[in-house]
Amino acid sequence: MRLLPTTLSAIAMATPAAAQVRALDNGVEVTRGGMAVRVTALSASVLRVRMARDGQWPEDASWAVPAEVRTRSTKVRARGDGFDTDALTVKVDPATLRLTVHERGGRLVMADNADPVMRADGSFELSFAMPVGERYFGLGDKTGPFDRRGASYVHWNTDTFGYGRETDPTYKSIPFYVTTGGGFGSYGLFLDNPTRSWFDFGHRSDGKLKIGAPDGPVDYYLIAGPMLSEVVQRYHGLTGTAPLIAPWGLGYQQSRYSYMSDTEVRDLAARLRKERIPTDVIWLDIDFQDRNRPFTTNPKTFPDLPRLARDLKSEGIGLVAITDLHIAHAPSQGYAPFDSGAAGNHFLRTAKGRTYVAPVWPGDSVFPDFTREASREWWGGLYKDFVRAGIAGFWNDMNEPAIFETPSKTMPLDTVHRIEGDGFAAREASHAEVHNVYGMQNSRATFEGLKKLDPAARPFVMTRATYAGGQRYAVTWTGDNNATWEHLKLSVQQLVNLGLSGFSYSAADIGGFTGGPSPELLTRWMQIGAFTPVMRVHAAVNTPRSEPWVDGPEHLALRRAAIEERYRLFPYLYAVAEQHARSGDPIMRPVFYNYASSGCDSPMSFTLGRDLMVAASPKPESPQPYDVCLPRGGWYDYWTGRSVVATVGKTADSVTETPRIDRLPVFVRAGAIIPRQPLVQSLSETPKGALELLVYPGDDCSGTLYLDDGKADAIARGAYLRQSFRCSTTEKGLRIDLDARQGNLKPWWREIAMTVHAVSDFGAVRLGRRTIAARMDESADRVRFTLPDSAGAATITLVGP
Ligand code: NBV
Repeated sequence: MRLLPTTLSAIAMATPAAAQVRALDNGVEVTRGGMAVRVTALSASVLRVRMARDGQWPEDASWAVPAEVRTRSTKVRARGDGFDTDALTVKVDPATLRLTVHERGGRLVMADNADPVMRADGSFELSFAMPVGERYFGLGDKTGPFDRRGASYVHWNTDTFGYGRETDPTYKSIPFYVTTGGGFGSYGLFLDNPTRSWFDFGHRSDGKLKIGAPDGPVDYYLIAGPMLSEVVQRYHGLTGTAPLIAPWGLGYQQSRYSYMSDTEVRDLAARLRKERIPTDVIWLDIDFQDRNRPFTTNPKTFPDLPRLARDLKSEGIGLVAITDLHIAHAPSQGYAPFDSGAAGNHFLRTAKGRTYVAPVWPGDSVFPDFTREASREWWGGLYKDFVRAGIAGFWNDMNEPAIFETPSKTMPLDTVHRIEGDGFAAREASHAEVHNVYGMQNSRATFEGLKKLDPAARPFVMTRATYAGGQRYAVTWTGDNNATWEHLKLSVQQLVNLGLSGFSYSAADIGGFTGGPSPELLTRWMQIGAFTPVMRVHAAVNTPRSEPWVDGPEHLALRRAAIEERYRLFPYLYAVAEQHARSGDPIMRPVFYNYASSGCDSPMSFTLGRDLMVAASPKPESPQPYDVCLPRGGWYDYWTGRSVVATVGKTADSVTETPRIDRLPVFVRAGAIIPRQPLVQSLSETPKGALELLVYPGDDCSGTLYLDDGKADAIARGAYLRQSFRCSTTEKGLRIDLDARQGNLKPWWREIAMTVHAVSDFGAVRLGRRTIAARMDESADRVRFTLPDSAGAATITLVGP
């Protein structure tokens, strides 16, 4: 018998069955006909919603949410057809199974606006209300509009070389969106279903937000704010935070497909040093390998990789090497990854039970079974020689997985995987079921392998494809973009949305992968890129070179200055990176992340942490002046240190910028205390001189410093240093407090050089009771002075004349 795709709810209506409402300790379960909805509260603000069809609950398993998190629960108070948590009132209508969530005793957070549909073919569709004014972000680095309203998306990891704004699906699947501007504030929804799901933000039906999937569980999490930052932090609570990046991962990274030989890499390193371009990483793309075979080195062009790695390390430059997942199908050729993989039965099989072989870079290739623990372990072990050779980090590309010579660009959907662990019953699964987690599990295998091989190091893995929660294993980048102004714009939006979706350690190929950037485009992209989380210049084979010097001395000077500024700002950047690893707050944030009421929403403005705001032109290719939206509270110009005289508007202030290639508008929040360090050429170098603290007086005046030894578990071992700073205006003048330091890391500085901005006149600077020498810089309205470093608390006062 063929089942018609009637909905189960329709079937239930035809044979009316009384609904049953069952109160649970941590939620409610409503059964009607063959369908059941269970809503449980993991905490006061996080709900998990699951549905059963034909009385069958889906397997309680997940690649994204660890078991101990999935099963968290909080006691609720039953209430009619639903329950109350401390924050929310939840109702499931027994007649329709529609869910409504309110803030307790207050505004609507989210509501179904149609009955959930579960079809006999296994697909389902849910429909939510889209209040006027509510806006939608997240979904990783998906293209389309910045605010997803009006757009629709499919989650299906796809190699999309040279993609454009209209291309979808692309490399990653992060079925998570966050809202802003709803009556309640912000909420988030994460559909934990890795099949080919889709999200439609009112594209096909105006005012209806629909999500669905062809198969797999109805298993989603509703995360209430009301603040956007609360939603994002709670999403990290579910799917995990990224481990803190090694400091060098925040340095300048020079890449190209490919630097072709040992000599070329050495020349490049020498030139970077000669031109005084601070640099921490050079990337080795596929051509360093022997016949494109992962885990090999071309013996002619890279005769001694360990030596190259050692020599570069002495220059403060690390190597990141590509290790694609496709293993060359090379039986009896002495190619160890194939031989050991075949011996261990680690490769995927076709539906007919043969090893699945398909063409990718090495020619005929085989594919590891990454959803299987034993195969992940075997894969992780393949890194042994490269780790021993001193390779600093690794790159997992092509892991959608990409397959050549097939219109689907990937493997047949009936390719057989084996699943083990993560709550799943050990079983075989089709590629259709696990396609979207394949890249994530590839990067997981890499990360876990590296951790085992060198427990003291923080693995640096960059993955192209991933799924929600993949931030626990790898940083990511936005794939093969283009050298156009449009792509510069797109990249800012992608990085911001990635940051809202768990992936804050992320990069876009600066300069664009395909094509070749104009000198102005490359300069502007480097200037903006210097304020993005991971800064990597990368370009495709057969494109013009894009190293900083390729467009002559003027552009070189501007590009160098941008990179230098990033290095000076490292103490600030690293403190923000550490905050991200701890709380999930993104590094690169939309302006409305911390300034919701400002209404500032230019997709080309973003903040780095809370205190620095980069405001590039919304039309970066145009010389037209543009208005920068500045949240209330006051801002300083980062470059001059002067307070910005802004025009007062309704919800925010504004200032007009006229584009100039030698200026990227960057502003500092009034109330920020920004730590900086003397310029170094590599983050492995010990800075010489004083730690700088730049004080920008204003409300809520504070700042933080975080440094560590760059190794794993630095905090647990006490090998870190954390210090908070505050300032306030008192009757006597300005008071600056340095809190006592935490952690045992010995600082590299002996002195702190302080600059206090927006001071027109002062009488004396006191450290405790002692007066210390200070210099007024009248032309810039600032005072500078130097203090001896001290681990204890200290108070400085700037008293009036
Ligand atoms: O390994 C070569 C490239 C790489 O440079 C790029 O960054 C990846 O996105 N890779 C894709 C494979 C082929 C690209 C045409």
